[in-house]
Formats: sequence, structure tokens, C-alpha cells
Amino acid sequence: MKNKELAKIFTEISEYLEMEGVQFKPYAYQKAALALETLKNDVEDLYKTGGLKGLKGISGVGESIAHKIEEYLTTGRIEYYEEFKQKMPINLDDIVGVEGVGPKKARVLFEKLGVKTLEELEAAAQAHRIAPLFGFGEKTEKNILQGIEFLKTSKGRFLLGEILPIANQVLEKLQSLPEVERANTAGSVRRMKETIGDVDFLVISTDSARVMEWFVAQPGVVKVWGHGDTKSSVRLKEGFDMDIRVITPESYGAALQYFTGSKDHNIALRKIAIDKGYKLSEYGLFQGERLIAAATEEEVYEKLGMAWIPPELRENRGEIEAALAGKLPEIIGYGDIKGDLHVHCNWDGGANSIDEIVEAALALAYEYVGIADHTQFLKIERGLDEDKLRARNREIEEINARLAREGKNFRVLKGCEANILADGAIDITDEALAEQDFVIAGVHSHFKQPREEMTRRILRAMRNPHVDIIAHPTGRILKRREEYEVAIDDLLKGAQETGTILEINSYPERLDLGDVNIFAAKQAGIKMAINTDTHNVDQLHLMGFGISQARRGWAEKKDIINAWPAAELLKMLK
Ligand code: DGT
Ligand code: CA
Ligand code: CA
Repeated sequence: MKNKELAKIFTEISEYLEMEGVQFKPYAYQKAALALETLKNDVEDLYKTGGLKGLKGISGVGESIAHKIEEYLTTGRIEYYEEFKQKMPINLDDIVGVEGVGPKKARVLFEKLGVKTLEELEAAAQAHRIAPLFGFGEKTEKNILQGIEFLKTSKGRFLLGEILPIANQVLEKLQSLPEVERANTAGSVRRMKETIGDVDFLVISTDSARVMEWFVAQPGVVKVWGHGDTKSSVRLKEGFDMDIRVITPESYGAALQYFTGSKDHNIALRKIAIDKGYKLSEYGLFQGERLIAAATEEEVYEKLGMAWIPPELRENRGEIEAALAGKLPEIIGYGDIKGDLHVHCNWDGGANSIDEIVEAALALAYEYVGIADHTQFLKIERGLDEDKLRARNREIEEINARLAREGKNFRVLKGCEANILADGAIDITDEALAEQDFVIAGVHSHFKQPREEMTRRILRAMRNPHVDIIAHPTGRILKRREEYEVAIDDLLKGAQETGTILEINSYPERLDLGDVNIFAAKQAGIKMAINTDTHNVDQLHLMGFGISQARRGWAEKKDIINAWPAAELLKMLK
């Protein structure tokens, strides 16, 4: 799929435009990049079937960008982009990926120090050549070094959001091969861990040699690490590895259990087996030579005295004890969400009108959708002031009236995503907040505050009686930015005392709260909302990633407010 390649090019164009101080245009390219990144259709198919018009049908893609997509699909390059690259041949993805280095700084670093790569950036910082530059200073130089350090620690792991679509495509193709009887993903992909080291597949096949040949010859394979009779391993052009193993039907369950992991879960499970006088391996559960269970995972768990454990829970965080005691949580299901409470519409620069959002939400069988536009402080995101919010709310009321006339069991909720200013005040008046059905508040600036200040800041926002939900509570960006310094225990206590709901932001780069914090929040009786934070209806399906982390954090329907019917939700938001 060319979607990702184009998204990367448009992101870089927007960064080049920002370097040159161009107004508004960078935003248009950013929007198009976002749309392409999460587009479910193959952009090439859209072009083949619909031509330019088909491309313009992608929300966020206008005339000029559609022409550039066409140019790329027909010639393999975009002249406009190549010109930028020639002028400033910077490895932008890497450099701008360092926390604290935006396009403008990247340009200065290139022009003054000739920095093009991450290695050159690190060397320049270590040689203290960055601090003296105008607009940089000691602190920035230190931040850059820290940022690079963080990138190194997460190197070699990939976002679940990048990997899962590709893994699922390979899985579908595997399943459609005539010689494949059954295929599954295993490992961290099956457990839906937030980041993935490599992808593991298991198959049952009547002709494993053919499957191996197919596997190592897939388009996109750039290196074959191993090509055996029943086991192979490859690297894809995206940079990650995939392993495959062929298993006999008799021991498929035991193998699936073993290769799903996690390793810690397996070790704990093997101890239980030993205590019972059994031996557990990837070939089955044995008593001496006698096979006790192997064909299905359910049997294996059953013979060990417990119910089948959902893969998302298999991290040895108490799930085995819970299963032995018959007390596994009834974790939220992938189909249990009744509405998304964090959707940006075209009032604040999102790609879609409220009508389009309603249509998309109805298609997902939602019962409600919460529009949460940015408020005024975030000018770049075209945040709404009090008057604009009021006008937008009138539009929502008209749409709700129409939906009621049409007899639809669906409603649009009026909300906003307000900013928590540096001192914990909210950037818009209490009167405006009082007019919303719900208020989300989030930190979008001053990320580098000291721990106590950041904690106090968010606690103050929680105490604002109008604030219902705290967005992306820790501010982390996976593989890019560490969470801001904040005392998470104090935040949980604050949420508990004020009845504030914490968001589980579904964006693959965020997944914030993450699984461990979700677990802690649940234990403290704190309610959560799984939201997509989308600026484009094509991203509403990212909800699945948030749900997966909620499951990993043991969250049940009762813990997740947007798994509740509208009436209950509104009662709690009052
Ligand atoms: P990853 O790839 O780093 O995201 O994490 P996993 O969990 O997918 O790990 P991976 O690919 O190394 O191995 C897949 C599964 O195979 C792992 O979850 C459990 C099982 N496994 C692999 N090596 C061992 C081992 O040495 N001991 C045990 N008990 N299980 C193992
Ligand atoms: Ca793996
Ligand atoms: Ca592996």
C-alpha cells in the first residue's frame, strides 16, 4: 500500500513548509497525511476506480494534494517534494522525531551545523555546539540528548498500530492459501501489547514446504533470516521481522498457548503444571509420557484447573491466580462501545462536518457521539471561543432535533477539549463550560514543568466542577516522548476524590492511559472513557486499540462510561 509512503511524504512537506514559515499550508498537508495514514482503502485502488475524483473523496484531500497523489502513483515521485529535499537534504523523520526539535530548529541545525542525521545531531549536542546557537541554549541541548536517549531505548520495537494492519493482511493471505488449514497470530501481537518486537504466526498445513516458500517470497520481504521446513523468519521493508511455524493439529492448542506468551505468564503456568505433577511444553501438557491436553488452548487451561485466559491478560499480573480462583474479570469486549466521546469536527479544523460524523457513527452502530472541539488557546488548531462554541452547539441541537424527527435512537453530545493552562486554570469561561454536555480537559503545552507543578496543575483542573474527563492523562507519545513528569498516584487519588473520568486515548502513538495505569485506575474505582480523539471519520476505527489496552488493564464494562447506554452516561455526566 502506498498510503503510508504518501503520508510520510506529506508530513515532510508540511515540515518543510513550516521551516519556511509558510502559513496554513503545513496544516493542510498534515491533515492529508493523517487521513492517509489511517485510511482503510488502498489509495491506489481509489485512484484506479475513481481517478482524481476518487482521491478527492478522501476527507482532508483537496485539488492540489490530489494531483500530488496522482503524480506519485503515476511517476513514483513528487517534484514539489524532491525540490525541498534537494534544498535541505535532512533526515527529517529522525530529526523532528527528537522531542523538542521542530522543523524550524531542524533548519537552523542544518544551516549552521550541517546536521542531517540523528548521529550528527547527537555528535553536535555532545560537542556542545548546539547550546550557543540563537534560540537554543543549554537546556535545549540537554533535552535533545535526553530525547535521543529515549529514542534509543525504544528502538527495535514498533507500534501495535503500525504492525497490526500488516500482520492481519498477512494472516488473511495465509488463511486463504489452499494448503493452510488454520492460521493465527501469536506472541505480543495476539496479546495486543502497545509495542511489538516481532510478529509471530502459527499454522496448520498439509504442505508446509509450500507455505514456507510463500512466506519468504512475499512482496515486501527484504531479508530472509531463515527458511526451514516448518519454521521461517523474514524482515519486511517496514523494518520489522515476522516468524512463522507450522504445527501439527494434535498439538496446536499447546503451541498457540506457548507462542502467545508472555514468557512470564508461561513460566508461572509451568510452575502450576509441575505442582500438579504435570509437564507443560509447546507440545502439550503431559503426565510422564501420557498426553493430558494439547489440541486446544481451552483444554490446556482446563486441565490446569482454570478457565481459558484472554491473551490480553497473559502478562503474569495476577491473571493466573484469578483464573484459579474462578475470578477472572469479565473484560470489556471489542463490540461493547456505544459511542466515542472525543471527536473533533470541522468547527475546529477537523476534516468532517457533524453530519458526516453522525453518519459514520451510525454505521458503527453507536448510540451517541461526543463532539469535543478544541477551545481557544490552541489557535493553531483553530480552537473555538465562547461565541463559536455557542454557534456550534446550535448546529448540534438542530441535528439532534432532526435525528429525533427521523426516529433515530442517536444523539450528538455537546462537548469541548479545553486546555489546562500552565497554572491549572481552564482556557475558557465557566459559563461556556456549563453549556456543554461534557468537558474534556487536557495538557497541550508546558510539558516540561517540574513534577509537583504538573501534578498540582492537573489536580486543579480536576477540581473544576465542569471538567468531566482528563484527556491523555500522562502525555506520553510512544517511541517519541516520555510522559511528562507527573505523580500518577496523586492523579489517581485526585480522580477518585473528584469523580473525574480518565481517558484511554486510542491513538496508537498515545494509548494513554496505558495498560498498567488502567489497571491501577480500575482498582481505585475510577471510571474511564475510551476515546479516539479523531480529526477524521476514517480514524474512528482506532477505538479498537483503546479497547485492547482497556482489556489489558482488566477494565470491565462498568468501568468504561462509553460502554454505557446514553441515559446512564448522561446521568453520570450531570
Ligand atoms: P515481542 O516480540 O518482543 O513483542 O514479544 P513476544 O511476546 O512476541 O516474544 P517473542 O516473539 O520473543 O516470542 C513469542 C512467544 O514465545 C513469547 O511470548 C513466549 C514464547 N517464548 C519465546 N521464548 C521463550 C522462552 O524462552 N521461554 C518461554 N517460556 N516462552 C518463550
Ligand atoms: Ca513476537
Ligand atoms: Ca518471535
